[in-house]
Amino acid sequence: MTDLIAPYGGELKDLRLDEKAAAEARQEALELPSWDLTERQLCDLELLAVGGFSPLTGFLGQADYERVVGEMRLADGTLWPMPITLDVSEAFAAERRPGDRVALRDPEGVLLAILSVSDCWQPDREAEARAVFGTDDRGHPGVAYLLERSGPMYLGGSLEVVALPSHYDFTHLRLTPAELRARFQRDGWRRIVAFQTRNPMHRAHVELTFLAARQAEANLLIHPVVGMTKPGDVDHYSRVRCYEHVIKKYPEQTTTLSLLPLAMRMGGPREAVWHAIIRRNYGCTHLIVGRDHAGPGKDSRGEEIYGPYDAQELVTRHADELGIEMVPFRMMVYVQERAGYAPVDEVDESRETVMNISGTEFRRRMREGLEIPEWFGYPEVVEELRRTYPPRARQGFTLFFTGLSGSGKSTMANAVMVKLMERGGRAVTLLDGDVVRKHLSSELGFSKEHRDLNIRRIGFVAAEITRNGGVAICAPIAPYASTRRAVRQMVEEANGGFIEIHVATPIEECERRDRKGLYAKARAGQITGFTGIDDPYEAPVDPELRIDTTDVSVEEAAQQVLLKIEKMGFIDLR
Ligand code: PPS
Repeated sequence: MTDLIAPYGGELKDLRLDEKAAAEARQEALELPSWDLTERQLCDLELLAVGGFSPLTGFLGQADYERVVGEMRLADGTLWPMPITLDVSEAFAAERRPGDRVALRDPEGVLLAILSVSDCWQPDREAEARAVFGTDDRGHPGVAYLLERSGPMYLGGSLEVVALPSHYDFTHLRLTPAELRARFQRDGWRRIVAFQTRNPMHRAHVELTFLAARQAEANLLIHPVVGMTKPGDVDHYSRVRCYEHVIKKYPEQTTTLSLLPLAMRMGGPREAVWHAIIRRNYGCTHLIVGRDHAGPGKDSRGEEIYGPYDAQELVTRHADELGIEMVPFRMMVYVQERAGYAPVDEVDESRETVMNISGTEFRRRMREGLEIPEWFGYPEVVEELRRTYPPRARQGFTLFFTGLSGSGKSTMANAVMVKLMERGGRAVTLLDGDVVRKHLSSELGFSKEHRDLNIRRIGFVAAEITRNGGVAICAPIAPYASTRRAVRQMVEEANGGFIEIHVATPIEECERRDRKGLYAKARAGQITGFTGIDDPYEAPVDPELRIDTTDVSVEEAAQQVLLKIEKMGFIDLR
């Protein structure tokens, strides 16, 4: 382990062991208990290892943690706004004592580091949420992660890093703090303004960064986060392809692009202070802090969690200690008469026409394949995003039929499949209840647990089909609302549509049909736990479509489904 003193940004911690020490650590780790790092812990470990989180030398111990949560300071008084903690399960923590050494591994089991445990404690996570994020509302993604996903116990201690988490994407753009500092020095850059982003960049961002660089008389570092950002954000692969287009818009030799493997917490003001310290470590002299920096959006009551300029205020309050200057920015808007961008507070809206496209409006236009004006986005960037988010007519989707046995799910699903195949142009897969039970779930029975597992497997396959632009048609009973909700979420996260069709044929009619003779057997007690007889069916409250097949022909029912999909924009019948 070495401490580098670099000309930019002060002392830089480097927690990586040299080759010999790393070999010894690998040997030692064979005998140590192992903890498999979560996605977020992997990001934190990487930034700790390379000094992005200097002066930290490991996961926070209890004294540091408590002061960071309460006062934004480490126990020795150094400004540090964000608790960087190793959260683990109760069972794992129960076996750990101060002085223990723990092997930290990636999800494949590769050894990344050894933690020397200094503390093991149970944090009050609700209190942490209120202090760090200013709220315990689970609509805040940082709070939701802390209260619903992170482990209940924390381990603190110093790290000896054997290997960095491996990345195979955009490796030429992943510069460490030492590498970026060296590059700045090589190129004679003495003032560097960093731009933090988790979104694709459009013209407004480029104009803003131009102005900021000019104002600070500095070169520019585009430093997007590629670790974890807000759930629902554009994936980093698409974004980096966009940044590679955007970087060409800047005058040569003035601007560079590097990726930051940070796991954001969406912590607004505190996060802005943290971002400033991180950018100082990466050798920057300035950081742009714009409107609603690292903002989490609205809480579960629909209210803004932070004020739009709270982040700027908190950074200003700590300006003396940060070792990096803030370049504050108001929102940039397009001014029609000037045919250019300006900060909103420099425009007189009574005389000039201000134009802007909100994120929501931009997504709507993308979804519906509508035009994006050139004053808003660069055509290359829009094109790149259209590849990731094709208009609905080219997106994959899942048709999820749910209903009692004998309600007509499979018949309708088959008819719709054939109609879609007849039209052509889309790969269609039928995941019928019986077929799935034969090929995917042959070992499962009909307990709640088994039914849920069966449906989740269907959801997983349907989401993959949807992600790849195909059509998945599912037709299980799927009697539980919460499981159907989980499937909807999986599919929607795969950038596609989810259309729930409740086949609402009443049980009397299903039993009258009794094609497989199962109702008779259930009545006779030869089958138990039969849906609708002695097992529950929770009818969907708000499905996209509800059809009772008692008096409707198969053709008519299939037609209703096709019209619904067309109305939603997923197919074009004309
Ligand atoms: S579930 O609840 O969604 O997992 O059920 P699914 O995979 O769709 O399987 C339903 C088919 O299995 C037959 N079957 C039963 N259904 C309900 N309850 C019990 N106990 C049961 N035992 C066997 C039945 O033929 C169902 O087929 P469909 O096509 O729905 O008639």
